Amino acid sequence: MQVAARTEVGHVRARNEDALLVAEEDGVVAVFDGLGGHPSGDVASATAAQSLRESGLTAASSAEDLVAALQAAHHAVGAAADGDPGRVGMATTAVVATLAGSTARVAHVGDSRAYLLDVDGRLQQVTEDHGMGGYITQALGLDRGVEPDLVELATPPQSRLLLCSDGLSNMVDAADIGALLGAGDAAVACDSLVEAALDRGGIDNVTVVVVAF
Ligand SMILES: [Mn+2]
Repeated sequence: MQVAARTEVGHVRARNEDALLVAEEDGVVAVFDGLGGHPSGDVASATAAQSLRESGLTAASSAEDLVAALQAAHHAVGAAADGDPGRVGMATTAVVATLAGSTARVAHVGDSRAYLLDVDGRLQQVTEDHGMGGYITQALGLDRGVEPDLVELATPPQSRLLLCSDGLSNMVDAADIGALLGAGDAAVACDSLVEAALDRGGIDNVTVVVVAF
């Protein structure tokens, strides 16, 4: 298994409010996107990433443990905002994968996505966005709470998993994502995807994690 990851501020935004987690030894990868229009999006995404890192989550964890780790991250973001006027309402998307040999579990809230490129080169969007047109209905830290979606995937040798923020999926269409995800090794694919988002304008922060099985 090869893992490559990269995050870029892009050409327009002043700050990078995305965050990523690559804990290859634990078999855990994740992407977070602090919500625009809310204060301290960068703090929200970093807080969620740190909470996941410290959660004890591994490739051997159960589906329940994965959802519980996201719930814990939700509470961590809320606690980090508590009593701080500059952080009230801060929130972040999350897409998290645990990688156990030929299967992976993916849990998410918000509009950060997972895609699977199967051994025949077919791209499948694994996650369904919570919200559309920039309005997010679920995010870690939002008062209404979160109900993460969970899927289990077959990840045989030669398949590839992509986690990304909407700075990729809004800039690069699915056909191009599939072609770039499949070309070269994981590091090449990761760089090609990020560069494609930047070449097409880079109007948002862009974050990409590629896992080649
Ligand atoms: Mn974004």
